Amino acid sequence: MSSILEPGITFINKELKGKNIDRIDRRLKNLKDIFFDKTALEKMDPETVVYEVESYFPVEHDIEGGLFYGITYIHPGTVGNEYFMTKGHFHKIRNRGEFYCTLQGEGMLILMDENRNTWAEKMYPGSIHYIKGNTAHRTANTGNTILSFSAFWPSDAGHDYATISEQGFSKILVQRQGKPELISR
Ligand code: PAN
Ligand code: ZN
Repeated sequence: MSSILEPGITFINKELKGKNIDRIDRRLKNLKDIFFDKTALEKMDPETVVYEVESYFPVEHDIEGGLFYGITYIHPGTVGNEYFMTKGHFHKIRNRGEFYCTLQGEGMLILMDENRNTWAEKMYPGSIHYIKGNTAHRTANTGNTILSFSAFWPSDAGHDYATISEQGFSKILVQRQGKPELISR
């Protein structure tokens, strides 16, 4: 996996170089709640890495006025016919928005408002997505290569994962005849 957050490669602000970088991975064992086909999930290796995130936190969490930056890398794959995807979340402070910019690969950004209306936007290299406040967001890799995108969000936004892990999105993104289709659950 190539990283554009490696210290020394891209940071212009020398005093921040290599600091406050957090790297995480999410494996199937961490994502049991989100995939629809539990039978398919049980047959897969729980250690399979679904996605990785490198985030850059130049200020403290939950402090108003700063910005955070992260790059997400989603591996190609499916659980049953559902594409590998992120957990998805609302921001804890609901009205905080975010930008996503696709770097490589193909995918879909799945969005859901607080009335549970769900829709999706196609992601391709160079596509820029403004995620309005009060909108849950999740990304899925619909291609055969890594999907990567950068994200920029306010430092006080926070993440509410519980609502999605308990209630899910109202639609799921599945592969049908080789193509992505957003269907009601
Ligand atoms: C992104 C996401 C990242 C991973 O940086 O946090 O893509 O997705 P989950 O957080 O849903 O696991 C973002 O939206 N930050 O706010
Ligand atoms: Zn977010």
